Amino acid sequence: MRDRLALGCQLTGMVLIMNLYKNFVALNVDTLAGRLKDLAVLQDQVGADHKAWRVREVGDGNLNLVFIVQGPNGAAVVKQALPYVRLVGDSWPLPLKRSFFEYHALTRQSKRDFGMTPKIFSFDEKQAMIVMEFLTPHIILRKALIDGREIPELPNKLGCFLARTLFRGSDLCMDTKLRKADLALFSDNVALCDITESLVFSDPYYNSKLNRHTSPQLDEIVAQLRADRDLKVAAQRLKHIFANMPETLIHGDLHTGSIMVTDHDVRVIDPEFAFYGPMAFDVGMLLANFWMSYFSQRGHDGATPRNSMRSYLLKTIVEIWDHFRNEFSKLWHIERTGILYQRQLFEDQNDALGSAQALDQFLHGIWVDMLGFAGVEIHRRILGLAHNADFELIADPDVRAACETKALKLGRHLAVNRAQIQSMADINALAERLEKEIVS
Ligand code: SR1
Ligand code: MG
Repeated sequence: MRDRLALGCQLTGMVLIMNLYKNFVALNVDTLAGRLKDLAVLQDQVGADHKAWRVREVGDGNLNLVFIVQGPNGAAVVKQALPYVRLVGDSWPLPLKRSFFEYHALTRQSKRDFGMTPKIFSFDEKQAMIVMEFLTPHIILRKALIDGREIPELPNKLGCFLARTLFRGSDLCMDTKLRKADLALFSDNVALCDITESLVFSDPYYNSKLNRHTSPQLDEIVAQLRADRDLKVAAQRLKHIFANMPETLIHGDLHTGSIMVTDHDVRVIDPEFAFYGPMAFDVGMLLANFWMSYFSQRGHDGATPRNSMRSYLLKTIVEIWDHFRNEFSKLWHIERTGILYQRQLFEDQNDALGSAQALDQFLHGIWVDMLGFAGVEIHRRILGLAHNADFELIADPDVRAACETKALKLGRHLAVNRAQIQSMADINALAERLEKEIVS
């Protein structure tokens, strides 16, 4: 009986979703202006005469369409989800509802750390389409790092973004009724969680069909990692935490391709993977991408080796973590208004030491899990389906494999030994030793 009821509810849900998206049609460069010509916000940004609009499709991510619309008044971005994974094709269907989660995550992140996300002009749920600010002259952070550009603002902006969004979306701060309602809202982002659960935590560690790696150069280390029992257990423990720790609203895909920069500005984009998960996931994924950038620099060395870029990247990792800790601690003291670690138990009883002890313990938990998440993120970008340009753009497969091997070793250390790792200085010292190793 209960099974039939559950099936009934599931079918009703599917019918509602099919109805919601029944008029969905993907945009293209030829149809966009005609279809969106009456959208007031777009007219405001771009110009009233849609015949003067120029439209380019620039999506280089794995999932969506991204258009830049330019006209006499200025420009805007139109982002539309597709009902499948763009990277793979229509053999891998993916719910359009991810656009709804992206929109709701952006509105929350913008309140929690104002100015760090693009401005949103409109959201059309039925067309899974968000119209947002065209960020210029911003470029994707990953590209800036591949080009060897040092961006001074990163540590402060990213450390604070992590602390503010993660703290303010949790039961440390939010009204718990609102948080639980939000938890329910985002709990339907199942398909995107499933991508992470498979692609990050499982596929890299067995011979999954979707995997690929630089072969034959990496074959030996890949076989070793897939036979590494401690590593597999660590990855599954991390998956357990990811799937079962709805601590706060996380971005869910916070890599250097989800950040846009100029020399003076930093913006976080693309939170379609948002859901209530562990704080440490966003922190770990972000830092992992800086470590990967570090190991990839050798493949982008020009006539002058990129020593200063390498030092900059390690310093940036240390500083992001420091800014995150400092900002999180500040919020702990002034915005701890939620149901967790209430002031009544500590400060109000003159027990500031108790509050400090709880904060230390909380941050230590994030530290340990963050290192593990960083380790598996590194592995999946080298062994799984979704690689990153930092390594992919290294044309010589021997050089690429050497860079990747070093990153894989650091990833293994982070995932397996995370509870014993004492400091960023220790990790970066290991990274420097690995970087200098000759890989044959
Ligand atoms: C099938 S999607 C592959 C990857 O692209 C996204 O950016 C996420 O990182 C995801 O894991
Ligand atoms: Mg993305």
